[in-house]
Amino acid sequence: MAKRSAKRRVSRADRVEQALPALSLLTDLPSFDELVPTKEQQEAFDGSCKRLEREEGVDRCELALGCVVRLDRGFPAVMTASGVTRSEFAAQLTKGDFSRVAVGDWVCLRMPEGHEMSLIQEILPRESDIARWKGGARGERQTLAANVDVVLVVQALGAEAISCERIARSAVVAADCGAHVCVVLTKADRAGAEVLGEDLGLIEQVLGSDARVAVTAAKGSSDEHGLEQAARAHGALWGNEGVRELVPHGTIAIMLGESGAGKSTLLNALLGRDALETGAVRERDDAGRHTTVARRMVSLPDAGVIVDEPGLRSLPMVGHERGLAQVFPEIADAARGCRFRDCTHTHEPGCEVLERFGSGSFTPVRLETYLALAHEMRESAATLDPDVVI
Ligand SMILES: Nc1nc2c(ncn2[C@@H]2O[C@H](COP(=O)(O)OP(=O)(O)OP(=O)(O)O)[C@@H](O)[C@H]2O)c(=O)[nH]1
Ligand SMILES: [Mg+2]
Ligand SMILES: [Zn+2]
Repeated sequence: MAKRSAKRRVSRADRVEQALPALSLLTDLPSFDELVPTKEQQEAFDGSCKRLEREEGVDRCELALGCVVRLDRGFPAVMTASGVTRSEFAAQLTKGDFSRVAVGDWVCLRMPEGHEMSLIQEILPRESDIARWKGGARGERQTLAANVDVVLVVQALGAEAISCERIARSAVVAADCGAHVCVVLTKADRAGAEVLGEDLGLIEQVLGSDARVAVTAAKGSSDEHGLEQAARAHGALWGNEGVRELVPHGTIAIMLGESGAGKSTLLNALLGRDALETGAVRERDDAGRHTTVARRMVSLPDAGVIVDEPGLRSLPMVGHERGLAQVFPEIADAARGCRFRDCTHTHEPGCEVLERFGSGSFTPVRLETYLALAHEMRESAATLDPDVVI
């Protein structure tokens, strides 16, 4: 017994902290000025300070407003007016519950004198969040990032046609979370001008002609000029400049895409150097190996801020009815005119959706995509525990 207690006990937190990158190595973070809290968040911070002063006797000088700019193994790095600090949760915020804070969250931070780590006293109300459902029947909602303005749906091009359903799925989740949706098609060098033109045509059909799309190619192609022309002919933006246009200065965006889609490669190209780790894809199925593990904000020269995330394994359709109606407004509008409330728009009499489709109001691929996502949402609503559906 005595022998055991003599051994120095190293807590999990200590071990994890030792494995984290040193603060001095955290590069390309946005400056505090690039991160602007809403009026409500600023007021919530002021309220938080007053309460901590009054109820816990905390010295106001120790408190600061901060934004979570990076999560390494769940440990937040927070940017304040006086620089970046590594933080942990104050005791009342259930220590160790790392899943509660997301990149982009504004927090009330306490920086006690002489302490290396700052303490997150409170997570301030989010203006919006990008969240997905994960897990099975008793799933949980996972916040990918908070307070972002734009979602970049990143999809790799290839010799075969892109998956419209996957793009529409991300667009629905993003719209449901109140973000603007843009599409970034990477690896145009693998597609060729003809396939690129067809893919852009499909996206236009599924997301409408207003959808903003940028096309990039990180690797050189003998037909670069042809690719650019094909992109522009379909109203898409081209190259790094195009992506910068989607994320102008003052905007915070997040990239959603599968592992191997080329998210980190694109960020490196925008930064002009290899700041982020990238990984090869499997030849068999083009799948990535989940190279990115940290969630981090990257400040782009001459543009806004982009959050790099690990690739998503799944993006299930759970409770995103509002998002679906935003991405497919005219179909959702028609569905309100169907005779049966639970119409599946496949065979029912009095189906207004099929009626309008018959008269050419929407394209087959748009209807098909809508039906696939609506079907999945109905199924998940029927199987999920009603207590966890929000
Ligand atoms: N041919 C070609 N390959 C690319 C392009 N962009 C990325 N790749 C390759 O695709 C692979 C995956 O790229 P990453 O940037 O690591 O992908 P990621 O989306 O960040 O993946 P995770 O971090 O795992 O989510 C790497 O081998 C890249 O070299 C491109 O434009 N053209
Ligand atoms: Mg990556
Ligand atoms: Zn119907």
